[in-house]
Amino acid sequence: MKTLLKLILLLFVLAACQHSNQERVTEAVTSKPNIIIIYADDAGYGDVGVYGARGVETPNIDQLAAEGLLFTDAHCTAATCTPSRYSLLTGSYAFRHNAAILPGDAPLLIDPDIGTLPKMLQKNGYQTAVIGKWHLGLGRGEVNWNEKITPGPAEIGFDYSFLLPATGDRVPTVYVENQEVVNLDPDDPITISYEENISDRPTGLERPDLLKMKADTQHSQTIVNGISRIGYMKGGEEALWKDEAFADVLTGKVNDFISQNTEQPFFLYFALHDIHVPRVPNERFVGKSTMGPRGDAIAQMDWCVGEVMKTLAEKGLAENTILLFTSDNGPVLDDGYDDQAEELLGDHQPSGEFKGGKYSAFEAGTRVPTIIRWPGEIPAGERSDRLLSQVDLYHSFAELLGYALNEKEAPDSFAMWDTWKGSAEEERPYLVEEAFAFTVRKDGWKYITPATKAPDWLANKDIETGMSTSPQLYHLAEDIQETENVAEANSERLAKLDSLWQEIKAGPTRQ
Ligand code: NG6
Ligand code: CA
Repeated sequence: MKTLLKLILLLFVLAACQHSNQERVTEAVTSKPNIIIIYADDAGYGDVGVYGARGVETPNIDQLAAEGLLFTDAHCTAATCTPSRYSLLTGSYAFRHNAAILPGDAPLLIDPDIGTLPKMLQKNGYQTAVIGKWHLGLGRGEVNWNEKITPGPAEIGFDYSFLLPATGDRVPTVYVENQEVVNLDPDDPITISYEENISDRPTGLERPDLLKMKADTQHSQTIVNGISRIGYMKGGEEALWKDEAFADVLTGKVNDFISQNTEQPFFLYFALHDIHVPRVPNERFVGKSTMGPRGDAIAQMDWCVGEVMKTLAEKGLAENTILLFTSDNGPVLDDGYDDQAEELLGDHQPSGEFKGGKYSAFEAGTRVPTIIRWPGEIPAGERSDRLLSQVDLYHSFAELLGYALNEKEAPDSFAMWDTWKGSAEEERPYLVEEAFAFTVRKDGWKYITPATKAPDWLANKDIETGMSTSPQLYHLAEDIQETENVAEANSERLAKLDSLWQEIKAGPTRQ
């Protein structure tokens, strides 16, 4: 009898628990969704399995595509990192602010007084974090790496930050967590210079025998962890990162952040190091591809995406989280280190069917893998060929949240949420792509503005920059490979596109 009573009681308790769980889930789903942007570095259109990669598998990203919407014509705003990140976070074209690839000692590029995507989300009750590669400058110039480093992510809207300050190939080669270098020993202060060798560590030029990989001249300065970098760095021995640990360290921070924010909406900007140079994935991924370090880094990138998906599922957050995977610019093989990316490529096509890649005004400079998942809200396993730009994410998320932008916010960002979620056919009326030349795409045509000169370091590389001193016009609708410049035969169309470009350049484009 006693046992029966206990059993009945237990059943009651279980039923009550289930009820409250159900209530929680319904509540969570109807409240503001979490937003995660996983921003790969230099991952090209063809570098993901579901986009046609060969020689490497990306089961997690493929799974994301099976559960979400995959875009075939979505673009970052620039063919290099800093300008793309600037636009993503500010909803403004980077050329308005002369944003270009930054050295590791550059001051904060984003003016703390302007609107940013994370600030807008903070206003809407979100906890915000950036974890991973920053490359948007820190401090006000002449940063003292041994003190609190401000302004930085905190001043532009991130509650939490854990950064690789610039890039993996630039000093300082230390993590910065919430304004402070991690593991810094005050008795071993850090100095860096991009001008002169202030370091007592050897350089790549002096001691090539110490290197894991040979490097070009720009990447042959201070050696840290067997890899020569751009720039010189002294001190900070305890704080130095191990490149092989990036994926584990960053996903560890990501998992912590998600786990600490299960009860309120959060925005996470997870900026992967992969697959940027130097490519030194963890030993778990070495040999996972047939392409050497570049392919193995793709496998590691995929693992990072899988970790996020796993954590979301474990915490019961997958349903109420918008998860966007994309990249900051197109692919590059040789970007300064000899990691055999070219030799071992096989039949893999990093740019997919498109021309160009990182640094290029041709399509693959900015047309990047882009997948968005929001279970129940965004169709699963579908594709969209709509033209979209990352500069629109700011306004599109504002639209989703019913937040009206003020006059000065996100000056070039269009409200395209219905297209991002796959419920509308409307696309961007035109697209601006920024490389060392600019391009304007409209109605199936693409205009590449005349440009004078690529930087010297780029001119020496075998890269199709798409630059020419004459204007170029391609009929993309019929010539997706950008093979024939038809500018001369279509002077009227060219003139129209040029006047549109002049208008865009002159001022904010948001209606
Ligand atoms: C270039 C570097 C390249 C890479 C790039 C930035 C040289 C020769 N090349 O200047 O290796 O660091 O900057 O890449 O120095 S990005 O993805 O952050 O834009
Ligand atoms: Ca990049």
